[in-house]
Amino acid sequence: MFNTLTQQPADKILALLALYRDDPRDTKIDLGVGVYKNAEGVTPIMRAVKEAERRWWDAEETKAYIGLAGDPQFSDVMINLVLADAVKRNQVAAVATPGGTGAVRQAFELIKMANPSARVFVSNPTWPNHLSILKHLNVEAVTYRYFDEATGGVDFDGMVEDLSGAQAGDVVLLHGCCHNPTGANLTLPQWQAVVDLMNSKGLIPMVDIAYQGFGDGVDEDAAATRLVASSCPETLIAASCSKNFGIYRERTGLLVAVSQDASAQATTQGNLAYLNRQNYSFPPDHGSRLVTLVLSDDALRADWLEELEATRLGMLSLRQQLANELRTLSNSDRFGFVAQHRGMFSRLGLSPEIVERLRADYAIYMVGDSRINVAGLNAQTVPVLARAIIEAGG
Ligand code: PLP
Ligand code: TYF
Repeated sequence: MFNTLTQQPADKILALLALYRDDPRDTKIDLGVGVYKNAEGVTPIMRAVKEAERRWWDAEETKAYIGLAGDPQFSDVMINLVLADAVKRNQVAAVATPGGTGAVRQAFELIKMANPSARVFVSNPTWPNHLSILKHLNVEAVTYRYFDEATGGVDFDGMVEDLSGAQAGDVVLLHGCCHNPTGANLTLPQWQAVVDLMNSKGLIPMVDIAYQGFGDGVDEDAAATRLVASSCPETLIAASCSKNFGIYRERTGLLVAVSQDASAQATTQGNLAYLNRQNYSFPPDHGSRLVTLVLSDDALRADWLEELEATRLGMLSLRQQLANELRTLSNSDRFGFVAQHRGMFSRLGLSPEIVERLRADYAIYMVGDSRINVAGLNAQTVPVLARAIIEAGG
C-alpha cells in the first residue's frame, strides 16, 4: 500500500529551518519561521505562563477526559479576549482545537459540510497552509488581490474588485491583524467597506487571528474581528494562542462561529463538537488551561499584558530601525513600508535571486517570497541585514 504514495511538497517555511540549522557560519541570521525570539535569539516562556504552569502542577488532580469542546472556561476567556462585548455569548459557538491550524482546518470542514459548493476567497498571498489545507479538503480556493508590490501596502481597489466577483455563500478568509506573510493590513474604514461588500453580496467572513497583541495592541488588533462579528450575519473565527502566549508546541487554539441568530447556536455548537470528535475526539488541555489561568487571574493577566506589550514594542522598534537604516543606505524611502507593516512579518519585495544571494553570500535566511520575521533581528543585526540587502541589489 505505502508504495503507491508519492512524496508531498515540503512546507517551504519549515524547510528553511533545516537549511539554517546545517549552515556552519556563525554569523548566520534566521528570519524564517514565524516564532518570536528575543534579542538573545531565545523564544521565552512568558512569565505569567510559567507561573500558571507552576500553580497548575499543584492544583491538577486528574487527567481524565474533559469534553469534546474542551473546557468551556477556555472558550469563555478566549471569546472575551477576541470579541470582548462585540456580540452576546449566546450567539457564539466555540470549541478548543489543536492550535490555530486545527481551528482553520475545522472551519474549512464546517464550510464544506454546510455548503459543499462554497468557494473560499483567500488573499494573494496568504499563509501557505490555508491553500494546502483547502486543496487537501477539495474545497475550491480563489485568490483576491491583496498585496501591492509597488508600495508594500494593500491593493485595496484590487481586493474590492476581486471580492465583487464572489457569489452569495462564498467565504472570504481575512487575516484579523498582522497579515502573514506581508505585514500589510487594512485600515478600519477599509474593513468597514469590506464588511459592507460582504453583506451586500451575501458572503461569509472567516477571520484567522493568530497574532493578537503583536501589532497595535491586544484590543486594537481585535478591532477588525469585532467589527466583522458584530456586523455580519455569520462569522467564523480561527484564533491561535501560539504566538501571543508563546505556547507554540502546546497546540492551543479556538474555533468560533458567531451568528446574529441565537437559535442557530446550539446546532452549530453540536457540529463543532462533532468535528472535534471526528478528528481527534478531545482537544489538548494543557495549553488552554494555562491560557485560562492567565486570563482569569488579575495579576497574571496584567503581567501577561505587560510582557506582550514589551514584545510588541520591541518588534516595532526593530521595524523603525530597519526602515531608518534602509533609508540611509538606499538614499530613498522605498523601504518605508517596513515601519508601516505590523506583526512579525514584512514582505520586502526582493526577487528570489536576491533572497538566494542573501542566503548564500550573507547567511541571512528569509522565506523565498522575501518575507522576514522581524523578531529574528536585534539592534546589532538590523544594520547587517540592511547593508546586505542593498549590496545584494535590493
Ligand atoms: N494562521 C496564521 C495566519 C498563522 O500565521 C499561523 C501560524 O502560526 C496560524 C494560523 C496557526 O498557528 P498554530 O497552529 O501554531 O496556532
Ligand atoms: O508562517 C509562519 O512562519 C508561522 C509558523 O506549516 C508556521 O505561521 C509555519 C509553517 C507551518 C506552520 C506554522
